[in-house]
Parts: sequence; C-alpha cells; structure tokens
Amino acid sequence: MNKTAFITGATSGFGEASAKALARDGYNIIILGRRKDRLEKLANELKPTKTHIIKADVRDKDAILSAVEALPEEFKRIEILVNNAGLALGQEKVLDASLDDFETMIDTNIKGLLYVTKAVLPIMSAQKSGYIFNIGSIAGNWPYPGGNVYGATKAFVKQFSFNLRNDIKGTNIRVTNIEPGIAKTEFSLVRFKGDEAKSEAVYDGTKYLVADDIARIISDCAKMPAHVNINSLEVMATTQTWAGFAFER
Ligand code: NDP
Ligand code: 8X3
Repeated sequence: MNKTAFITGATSGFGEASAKALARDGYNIIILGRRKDRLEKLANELKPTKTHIIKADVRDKDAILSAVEALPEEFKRIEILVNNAGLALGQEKVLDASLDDFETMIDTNIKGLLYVTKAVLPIMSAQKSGYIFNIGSIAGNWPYPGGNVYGATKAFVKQFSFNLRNDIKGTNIRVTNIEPGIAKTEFSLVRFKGDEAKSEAVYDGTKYLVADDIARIISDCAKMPAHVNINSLEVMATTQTWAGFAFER
C-alpha cells in the first residue's frame, strides 16, 4: 500500500496535529520543517507508522525539489499533501512594518508553498490521484488592521488553490483551501517574535480553535468519496465573529 501523506511545517501546531491524525488514518508520513529535534521527536511518537524526515526550509527551492526527488520507495506514493508551513510576522501598519518581515512571509507562505506543490504535483499527476490541502486563513478572506501582507499571502493561497484545480482537470487530484480563524498554536508567539505576554493576550479569556480541530477537518475531508471536492473551508471558533466596518470621523 504505502499510501503517504506529506505535511510541511510538522514541528508544531496544525502540521504536527495533522501528521498524528493522518498516521492514525494509516498513511506513511513525510514530515518537513527546520527544527530537526522536533521532527525526530515526532517521528518517534508516530511509531510504528513509517515516517520520513525532511529537515528543510520551504524557501530553499533546490532543497525542496531534491528532497522529493530522493524520497525512499515506500514514501513515493504521496496521496495527501498538507501545504501548512507558514507564518505571520508582526501586526504593525504598513507604514511602520518591516520590509524584511514582508519578504519572509511572501517567501514562505507563497513561494515555499509553490515549491512544494511543484515538487509533489508530478507524482500525483502520474498516479492520477491525490489530495492537496493548502492552509489559507480567514486573513485571506477578511481584512483587519495590521493583517496587510500576511492576509495578502493567504489570499494568494486561496486563489492559487482555485486556479490549480483548473490546471489539474482530468487527474482526479483534489484541492481544498482550509481557512482557519484564530487557533492556539505557536502562531502568535512567532508573529510577536517570542513575546509571550503579547502572544498569550491573543488567546486570553476566550475559547479558540486548537490544532486538533484542523487536523480532524483534514482527516475527515480526506475520507470523503473521491468524486467530492471541497473547494474551500472557512472555520472559526464559535466565539469569533466579525467586527464590522470602521469610520473615520
Ligand atoms: P505554528 O507556528 O505552530 O507552526 C508553523 C509551522 O510552520 C512550524 O512547524 C514551522 O516549523 C513551519 N515553518 C515556518 N516557516 C517555515 C519554513 N521557512 N520552512 C519550513 N517550515 C516552516 O503555527 P500554526 O500551526 O498555527 O500555522 C500553520 C499554518 O496555519 C500557517 O500557514 C499559518 O499561517 C496558518 N494559520 C494559522 C492560524 C492560527 O491562528 N494559528 C489561523 C489560520 C491559518 P519550523 O519552525 O520548525 O521550520
Ligand atoms: C491566522 C488568523 O486572524 O490571526 O491566520 O490572521 S489571524
């Protein structure tokens, strides 16, 4: 069998939870991220599931293409790709925000996702089956102050997901853009560059989504009959709603 699921950004949050869920569903697992110690710990936890580690930065095009090229035989039949690696950096307004942060988000959330997709697509196309989950965000659907470039990268992910479907017509490959609202992972700690108080304040006093919620959605979508394609799936905590429009007075 050796049906394989490939999860990027598996060292934390949604990616780690998805790797565990898909291992429980019987897939061999490829986990990718930059933190090797966490990848090794996860591979250990996933035993007896067959797990292959790729320690790489999704921004490194050559590393991504060659790692997929060099996959061991039992991990070559990639049926699921979870394009999850990504981040927000800062929440300052454009005027005050850092260009370096903008570039890191664009390089990771857009270009990194493209590199992994381009590396894996020939495999799915040749086997005429596969399921690509792109992790977008509500930030790609709805603007909020300080969401500027992060939201724009996730809007790219959404539109790319839809356009990809047109280009792979006839291959049986499914594509779903998952668009979560606020969820407690390391996301805010990364966004606020290690400031724990600022990160905790995001989640303080409310009931947020957790990584397992997203992993469960991925696992459940993958179990839908092969003729069903969910184009996009926006999911928020029940406690999260919209704030309305602002007026300048
Ligand atoms: P975490 O910070 O907990 O996890 C992010 C993962 O991405 C880590 O495993 C990290 O691994 C990996 N990653 C980041 N940059 C790179 C890179 N350059 N190369 C390889 N891996 C990378 O956050 P989440 O689990 O919350 O985030 C996962 C995805 O979900 C992101 O795309 C995020 O934008 C999106 N999202 C998050 C929401 C939230 O509220 N939490 C809501 C909506 C969407 P490592 O550092 O080891 O490389
Ligand atoms: C993460 C959700 O609303 O913090 O993508 O941007 S939000």
